[in-house]
Amino acid sequence: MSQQVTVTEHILLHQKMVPGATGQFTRLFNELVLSAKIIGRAVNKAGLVDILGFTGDINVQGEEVKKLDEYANRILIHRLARSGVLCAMASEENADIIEVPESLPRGEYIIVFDPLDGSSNIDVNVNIGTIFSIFKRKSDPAAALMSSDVLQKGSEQVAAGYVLYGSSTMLVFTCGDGVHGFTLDPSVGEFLLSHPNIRIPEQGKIYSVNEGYERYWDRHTKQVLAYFKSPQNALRKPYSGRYIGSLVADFHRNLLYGGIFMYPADLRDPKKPTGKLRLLCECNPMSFIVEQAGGLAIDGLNRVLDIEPDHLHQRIPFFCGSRNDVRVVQEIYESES
Ligand code: AHM
Ligand code: MG
Repeated sequence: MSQQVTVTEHILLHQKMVPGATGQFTRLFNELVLSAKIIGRAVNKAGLVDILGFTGDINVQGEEVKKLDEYANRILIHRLARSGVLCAMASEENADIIEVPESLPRGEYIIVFDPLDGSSNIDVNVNIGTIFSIFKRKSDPAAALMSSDVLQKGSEQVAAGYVLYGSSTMLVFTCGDGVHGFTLDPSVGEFLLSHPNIRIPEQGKIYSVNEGYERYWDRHTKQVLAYFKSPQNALRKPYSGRYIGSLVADFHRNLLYGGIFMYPADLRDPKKPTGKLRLLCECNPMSFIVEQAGGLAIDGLNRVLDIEPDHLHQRIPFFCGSRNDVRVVQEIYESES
């Protein structure tokens, strides 16, 4: 432990390099780290749900016992609002932008998060995660916040990351200078640097997609899948298929082993003709991380980080991972369009 770098030390060192840094980002990050520990503790107890309850029932004190995803959302909003450095937040769980009340100190940062992604996996003890994306407001801090402050392109992100609640709890993030992974040592309650400067292999061997929906995909995506399964592809053998159905877990595996994650457009459901995953709280942060690790992220044709968002809960088709694999997808889309 004495030799290990904690996440707080790492952020402090990083912030020293940033000209004009005021310590605001460090404060925000500290609150995120604490929230991750609190949520991680609750996730670890999720198997005791029938005993401890996370059910929406009323407990013995007459309080409503929150479901785990609502609990995670509440923890993040409560803690981050008190960081003193945010002017607004947006959550996958809330329809609208959450402005920090005027009664609290405010700052120039904005955070967008998915408090507990993949929460349908909780009951079967499968990995889930928290995803976050951090921006700075663009409008005059003395004036009213504008929706364009929150609806910024992914390329404007200051930092992005995720917490993976798995066999260990891990925090993986980028501040634009590479991707670093920290593992929670529960005995001391600290995230320790375990994966410095993560690089995604240029060529993957894994594709991750919900193949059950293939009949509802456009012809480009069907062609992409055929490529990954063909013995005539770059590997000269079919890729392995791996799909947990929990974005953070699927992404994390591909980041370390190489591979491509895909959630294409689904043409069957008129509610999600452009895919399921949300640009602001899911695709943008993952795209920033994957690019910083040497990979790519596109919506089929365009770089995800260049997409101008038009609303808070916008969904896009999403292809991200190893550079060579994502290039194949883009080439197929370009040749067919
Ligand atoms: P959620 O935000 O409602 O949890 O949904 C997002 C999840 C991702 O974690 C995962 O990649 C995807 O939904 C799985 O969807 P599907 O079951 O359609 O394959
Ligand atoms: Mg989600």
